[in-house]
Amino acid sequence: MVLAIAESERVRGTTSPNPPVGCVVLDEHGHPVGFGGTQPIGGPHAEVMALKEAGTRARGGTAVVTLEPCSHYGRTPPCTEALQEAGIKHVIHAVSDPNPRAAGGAKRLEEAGITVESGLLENEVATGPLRAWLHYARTGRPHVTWKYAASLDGRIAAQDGTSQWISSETSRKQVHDLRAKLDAIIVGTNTVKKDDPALTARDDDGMPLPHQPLPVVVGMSDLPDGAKLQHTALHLRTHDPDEVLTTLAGRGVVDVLLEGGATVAGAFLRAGRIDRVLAYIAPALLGNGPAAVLDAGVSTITDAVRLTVEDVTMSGPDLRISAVPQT
Ligand code: AOF
Ligand code: ZN
Repeated sequence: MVLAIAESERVRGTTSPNPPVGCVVLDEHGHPVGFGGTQPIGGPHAEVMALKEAGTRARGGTAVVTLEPCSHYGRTPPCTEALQEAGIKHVIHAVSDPNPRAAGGAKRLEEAGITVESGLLENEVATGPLRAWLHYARTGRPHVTWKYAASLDGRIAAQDGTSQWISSETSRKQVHDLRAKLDAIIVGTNTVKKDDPALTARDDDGMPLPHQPLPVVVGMSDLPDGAKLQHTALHLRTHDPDEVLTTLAGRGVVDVLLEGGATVAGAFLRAGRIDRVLAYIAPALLGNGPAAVLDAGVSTITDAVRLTVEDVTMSGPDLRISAVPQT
């Protein structure tokens, strides 16, 4: 399953609105003989890719897959049939498919005499590669991660507005790798005016990574002439997070990164549309300067948006905190 998760990570960002699933086929002796990840929309599912590589070695073997194999004729035929035809005897999956159209694969396989085991590394998969898609399948809305970099005293720029670079090179590189695995990045018009971001995912040499997220700008005002995003971004003239998310869902966007600024972050927080907070906290103090979020709808301490910390790691000299709102 660890190998299947790696396969799903490899295709993350390229499969939406389908889930990035990973699959490893083991031969009858338990040796891995086929690896696969979901192909872009309309293409084969992970199981079909892994079975293709395994060929006849799949006979009598096991398929390990991050999501319950589908049992439906969608854009592609059911994976349950492909597994049966290949002579697979055991299926192990992490997460059950919540999509009513595709679900029921486990039952179908058992009826065909294949043993099925579910729940292996379920939590790792459900909070990792399939997190955004599971949220989207449940709510119909894209999953939103709000990412920001701030000083230890919670400021995203100095008093004079200078902000490059609060966080370390290690953290900035991590953000580029994250961007390359997402469907869309949202910023507000203010951020475009102040920072003129390109919102591309680039490697260490500044070269664009193969997969680029859709850049999205929200806000009423026009983008400045000559802004890097002027001709590349989808500009949504609204302040309503739900309008933004509905439009993006209609374009097949499942996994979104909200990168600022403080006003847009506040609007999404007030609307309860931030599903995860990813904070890079640099060990620096600024004393003055703007905060990461403005007007989150909190006026008294009992209104605080309380989060549960999922993970804390060091990113170079910075702290990287991943937290989810308490429900
Ligand atoms: C799998 N393996 O790799 C994926 C699955 O329209 P289709 O035919 O592409 O089917 C999409 C649905 O199939 C999707 O909503 C989800 O329930 C499941 N995705 N299933 O067995 C895969 N990506
Ligand atoms: Zn399938």
